[in-house]
Amino acid sequence: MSGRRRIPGAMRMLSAALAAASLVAMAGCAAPAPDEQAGEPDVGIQLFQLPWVSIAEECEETLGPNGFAWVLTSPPNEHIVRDEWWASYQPVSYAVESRLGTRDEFADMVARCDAAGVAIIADAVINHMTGQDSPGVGWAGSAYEHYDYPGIYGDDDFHRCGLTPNDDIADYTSREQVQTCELVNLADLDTASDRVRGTIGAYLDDLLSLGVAGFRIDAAKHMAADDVAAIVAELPEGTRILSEVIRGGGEPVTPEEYTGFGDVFEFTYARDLGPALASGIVNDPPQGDERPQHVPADRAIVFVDNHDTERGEADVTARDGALYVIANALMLADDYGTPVVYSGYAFSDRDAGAPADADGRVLAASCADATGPAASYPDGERTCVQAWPAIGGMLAFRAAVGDAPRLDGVRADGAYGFEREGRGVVAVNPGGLAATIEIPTTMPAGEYCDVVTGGRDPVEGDGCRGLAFTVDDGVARFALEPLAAAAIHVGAQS
Ligand code: LM2
Ligand code: CA
Repeated sequence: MSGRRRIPGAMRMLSAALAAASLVAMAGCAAPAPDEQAGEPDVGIQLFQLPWVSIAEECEETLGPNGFAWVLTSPPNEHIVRDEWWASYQPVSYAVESRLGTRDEFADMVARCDAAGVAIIADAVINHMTGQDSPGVGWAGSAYEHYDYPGIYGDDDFHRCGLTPNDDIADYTSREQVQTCELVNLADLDTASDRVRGTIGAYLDDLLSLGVAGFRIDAAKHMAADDVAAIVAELPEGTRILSEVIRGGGEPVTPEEYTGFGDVFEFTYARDLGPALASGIVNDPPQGDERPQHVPADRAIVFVDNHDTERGEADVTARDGALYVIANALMLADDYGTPVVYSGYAFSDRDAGAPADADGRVLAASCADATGPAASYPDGERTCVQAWPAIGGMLAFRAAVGDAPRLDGVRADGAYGFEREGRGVVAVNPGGLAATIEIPTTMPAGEYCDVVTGGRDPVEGDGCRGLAFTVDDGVARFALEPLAAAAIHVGAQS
């Protein structure tokens, strides 16, 4: 079946910048030649509740230039009509018509992003339909009832688990409940049935015909892995599958069951990283595939937070500003998994939808001129994480280090850092006091531009826009302010 696939991307300004850096390097310093540069990194960005017209613009203005390979969108299908963001997670039909845009807008987005070298991964809500007990009419005008979606699904197409009084999942230690009862009253599709599988498959095929590269499988844990595998097996070879399987202690359904046909979101990664940063103590992870409670590195999608965890369990979110930059820097510098950066909007009510017009259409928003992190974001304002200079810098770092091994970390003064052998060094200071840390490295001696604070100046060509740090005598030395991250790589000497 479809193994893990690198989404093809176009040449970017990033590569141009790296090539330019190398040209300068050839004139005197010991940086690698362009052909030694690793390719574009496989890094995604979740653009939560952002309309298709805006994602198209982001691809051109921020994502392509910063080197993102793909976007994870919110669900594109017809949904219930409500103001909360989670209306998107209650499908009424598989018409590609939603408060985020029309079918034509979706298709146009895919084409424009493709042209910018950015692939689209759509969030596929296929475990369930609505959780509404009374009849209603969906966003695109389709009438529905809880267990009746005319022309799509009828009563026979749903599980009624009969294991709990209201058919809701009550006990996560029961595999049968988790997979055949209802997740918060959401009508649970009988994904074991060929008819249901065929209907879901036709929806996914339709999105593929519009050019998407793959899917996030929403609530995958709530479908038997065999059911998801059977649906995926009918899709074209190379379709990218990212299964959302929230790892739960003591639960029988594990992410590992879903690695046979695609990647899975590894929640343990964020659960380790967040508290470590919040407490100011970062340690080396056990190396490579030996990390306990982690799927193998080549199957893992890693993240600092997502739309659910920023409203729940996440210890570090965009609200934390500098600490969030540190978290993302460590994730993007790491050699474990495929990272997906998260970009949403500020809220104080966890249910609050993105700013919308009077009809409920989510308003367009642009991050083209954004920087960040800001000290605070008023409710509804987009965080624009994809445009933060530090994030773009860390994508360049990831491109430059390629698959160079991650070496043992160093801790000093409350700071922590590690080398990607011979290619780059990252250092972070999650504490409240300035810190100095020295990290052994085989990088050539010289002065390097810190990519977190701006990297090499593309106009001047021989200077840094932000800080610079030196490598001397086999040691990279970082003097760090409180709550700072820094990263240097062989493609950005000053
Ligand atoms: C997911 N992954 O497995 C999504 O990432 C998550 O955001 C979804 O929950 C969930 N699974 C279902 O797709 C969200 C939201 C819930 C919301 C549901 C359905 O976090 O709060 O539930 O979407 O819209 C809401 C109400 C809940 C109610 C339910 C059904 O909060 O109280 O249950 O709708 O009407 C009676
Ligand atoms: Ca289910």
